[in-house]
Amino acid sequence: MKLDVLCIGEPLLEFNQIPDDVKNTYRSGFGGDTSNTAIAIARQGASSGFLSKVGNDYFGRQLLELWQRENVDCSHVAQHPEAPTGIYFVTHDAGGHHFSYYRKGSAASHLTPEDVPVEFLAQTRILHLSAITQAISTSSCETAFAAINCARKRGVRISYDTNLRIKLWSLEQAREVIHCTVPLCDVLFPSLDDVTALTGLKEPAAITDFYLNLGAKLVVLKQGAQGVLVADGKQSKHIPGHTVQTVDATGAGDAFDGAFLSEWLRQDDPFAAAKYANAAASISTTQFGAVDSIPKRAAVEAFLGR
Ligand code: KDG
Repeated sequence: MKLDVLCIGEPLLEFNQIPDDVKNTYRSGFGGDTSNTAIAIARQGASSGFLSKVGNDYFGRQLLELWQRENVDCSHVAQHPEAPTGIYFVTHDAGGHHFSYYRKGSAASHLTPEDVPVEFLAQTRILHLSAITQAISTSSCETAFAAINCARKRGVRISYDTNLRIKLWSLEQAREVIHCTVPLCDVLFPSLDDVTALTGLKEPAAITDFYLNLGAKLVVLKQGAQGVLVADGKQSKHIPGHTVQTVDATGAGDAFDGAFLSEWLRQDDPFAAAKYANAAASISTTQFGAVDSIPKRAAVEAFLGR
């Protein structure tokens, strides 16, 4: 049976600051945008897999256990003999959440095009990756393009999140690589903040037009609490967001991607998928951490009153 979605990227150990804690304590958990998405897909009941490298260390083993617990196929996650598993810290202030990375030379940054599992990928319905997958190293960027080319030749759809992280590369590099990737995408997940930084555009319809003209087949523009604008070149619809008690938006976009992809595969309707994904992402912001906060299908259905 075909795997629904194969995700490629870097998983990370997460330390998430507990706000207003006098001892400045951090909760440990896991993150890494495409790993978060793979878990979100599995929690909605679709099948997902992950392609990456972790360190041959305690945290690498913990991540492998996490994917096994979450029913994410990790048969294509290798343990690098020397390079460590990457780490990030999440701190919170009035401006929201902020990331600090300790990931240079990490195991995942050693991904190479030879790591792409051609036969496994051919048996997959969607390949999902992000600009973070491309930003962490030159060889990981080459791996991303090799996987995209391999997938396209075999009729596997491409899903791509612009996840712009200026701490990992320059804005110019990011713009060049992201805008070379967009024409290869079947579904593109930009966020309003990313696109404004990349293009200067602020008006949602102008942004979806820009990316449709660049060659993306379906654009799902994430606007946080304002919801999403979904455009496929024939129709364009704004799907409103939800007002919830947000405590931490870390990973909300990844939860959105995973929920969208699983629902899109189920219903073949991007507008219905966006409605479902909006709910999943909103729920995820009501708890701390990138992974612990990802809801399962039952919670999303209940939130939608179904
Ligand atoms: O979207 C949340 C991710 O950004 C977070 O889990 C860490 O992958 C991460 C990154 O590189 O920022």
